[in-house]
Amino acid sequence: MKEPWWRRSVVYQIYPKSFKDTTGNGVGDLRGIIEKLDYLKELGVDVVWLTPIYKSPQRDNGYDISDYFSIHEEYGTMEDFESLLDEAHKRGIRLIMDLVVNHTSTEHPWFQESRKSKDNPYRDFYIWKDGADGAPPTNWESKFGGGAWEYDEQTGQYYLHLFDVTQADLNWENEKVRREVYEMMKFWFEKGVDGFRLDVINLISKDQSFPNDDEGDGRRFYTDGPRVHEFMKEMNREAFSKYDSMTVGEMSSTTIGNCIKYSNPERKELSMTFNFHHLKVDYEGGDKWTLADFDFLALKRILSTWQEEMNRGGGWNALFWCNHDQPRVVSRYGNDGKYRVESAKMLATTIHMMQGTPYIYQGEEIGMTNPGFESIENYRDVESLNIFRLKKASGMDEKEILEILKSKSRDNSRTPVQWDASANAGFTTGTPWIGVAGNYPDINVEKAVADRDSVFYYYKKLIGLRKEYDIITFGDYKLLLADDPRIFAYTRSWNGETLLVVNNFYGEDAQFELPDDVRIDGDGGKASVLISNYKDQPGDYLSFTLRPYESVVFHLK
Ligand code: TEU
Repeated sequence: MKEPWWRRSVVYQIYPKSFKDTTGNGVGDLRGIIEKLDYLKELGVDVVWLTPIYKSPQRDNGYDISDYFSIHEEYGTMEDFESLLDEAHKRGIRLIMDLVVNHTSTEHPWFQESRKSKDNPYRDFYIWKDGADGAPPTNWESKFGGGAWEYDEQTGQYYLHLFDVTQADLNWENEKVRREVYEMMKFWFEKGVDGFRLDVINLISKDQSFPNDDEGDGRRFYTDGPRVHEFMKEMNREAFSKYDSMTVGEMSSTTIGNCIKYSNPERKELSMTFNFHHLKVDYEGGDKWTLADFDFLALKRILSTWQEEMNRGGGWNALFWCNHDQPRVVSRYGNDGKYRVESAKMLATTIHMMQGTPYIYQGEEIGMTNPGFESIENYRDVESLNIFRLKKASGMDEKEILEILKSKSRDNSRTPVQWDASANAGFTTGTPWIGVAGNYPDINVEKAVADRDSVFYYYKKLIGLRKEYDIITFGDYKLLLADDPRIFAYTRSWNGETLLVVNNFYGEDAQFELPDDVRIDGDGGKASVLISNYKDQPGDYLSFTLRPYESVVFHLK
């Protein structure tokens, strides 16, 4: 089989709302993305992923789509989109769209029809159920807090919404729904898009007996559900396989076994999968809305297990720390003060030397941090606002809730990209829809591009290495020093070559000793250094002291 192009690609995620505004209305737009394509070209990324730009009431920033065939007004027009696609392609950059087909906005005409009457032709496009003795049909919970069913007076039934109350779940059991979705995918492929990121795609198949969940929030009855692989195969057959495309599925609370199935090319489902287990190691008792240090040993264990088992099963990982739902990694697993630059580079090395397709979220390449919002007025995210309301109602102290949001809110990653030191970080000439982080005079693209030692050039180098060294794509992974409390070290081996990747995740020195049982064929301790985040480098890879957040990659052959 021909090696698919996306195996050596690096993807850059754009959240258009916060990327670059060209109209002065405070909201980023498609023209703003076109303006910055040369910057992305300079960084060296191969693919751009745009989060949803379709028509939407924007309750969840576009993850609530009301028309799959038109562009949200604030972002521009279909012509703008076509020229963006064209301009990206001219620069050798591919473009993938974000598709949300687990649910639509309740403003979507399908839902508007569906809610009218029980015998409306669109009734079965969504999941409607009778209540159980005056209560909702099941006790399932919404991922954004509260119950997952909403009562609709018009017909006296409840509809399911796993996310916001304005995001009604589509009924994938209905063949008509599936056909509409595949036709819509083809519409975008025909325009020339290179693939899709599929939002929470592993939630589309629900257990049709709709049981109560006595032990949890209901997720086990729809996560990687009964018919999901059948649907993915059908989607592939009807849409993806007809184009030279890449597809990445966002998998909520999934398992390795399922991700192998989704992404092993022989099964013809998707190209690769995102999973979130490595981003839940700072959840106390599995609850996101808590404050806890990250569990470093668990982080190593989880990432390593996914590396090894996906490889063994022929699956393919999407590698990432950041996206529009996650706090900034440098504020989370790194250090956003004294060692911001060192730790941003170290974190980048850790995943860019792994097997899979790396994703960079806008601003990550300059080491953007959480903004440290102090007041609830600063927040825009529907999930954050819901949680604030629910926690307050349950009696939690407002200060405490704000502390949690400051570290956990999705808005941490949604502040405008910091382009330069001018007003609003050069993002807009108007009032930005969400506040700009206060550190923009120091942390911005203009400064990063002018400084050869910046996080930006480090990312550029990592991207370049992936193109140059096949071992980064193909090498077998092995974790070293699993119990070391500060060092995350691993090897990649392939074709008689070895990469030795050594990272210090802490602000104190750490002593590295190559374990005796690791046999590395090399020249007795000397090796070339592919990349590192300090100016001078250890001369010997067998034993050396790592400085705060130091990261070194040795190449032996
Ligand atoms: O997110 C899916 C998801 O379950 C989580 O990432 C969730 O957003 C959150 O972090 C729970 O605490 C996807 C999109 O990426 C997200 O932006 C949307 O809000 C969501 O689906 C609904 O479409």
